[in-house]
Amino acid sequence: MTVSQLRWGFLALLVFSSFSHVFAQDAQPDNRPPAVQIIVPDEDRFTPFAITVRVGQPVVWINHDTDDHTVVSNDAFNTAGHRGLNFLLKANGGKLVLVFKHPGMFPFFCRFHSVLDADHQPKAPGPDGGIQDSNGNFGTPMNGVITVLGDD
Ligand SMILES: [Cu+2]
Repeated sequence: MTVSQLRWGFLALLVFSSFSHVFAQDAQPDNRPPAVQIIVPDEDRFTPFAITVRVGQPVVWINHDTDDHTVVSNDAFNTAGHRGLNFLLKANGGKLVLVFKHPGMFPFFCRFHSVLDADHQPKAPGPDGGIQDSNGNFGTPMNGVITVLGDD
């Protein structure tokens, strides 16, 4: 190996190590756990229906449907914060990010495809707001729930 080859090898090593340093920073900007996604597929539901996150862990809703949907907190049972949430998730990529600051339960629903009954529980909206399937039914209420665990 010539001196010139050694120099090039050393340079390549320098370049590689500085890039790997950048990649390592990108992979873990801090110790925050990765975001958890709730997707609206091409139909009136949230999936997964139920998720569990930790305090400080971002939750991201993404609407992949061609219709608008909403994320509305069910405050009769909401113990995790973000009370009074009423967010429009626009069709074709609408997005919402929430971070919960304390433990609790966060039940939510879409007000276009779910209504609350007298006991504040989601039910399908029926002929006035629901989408009828081929069997004549108005489907299940569009809703979900997040469990937020404490830090330890
Ligand atoms: Cu909806």
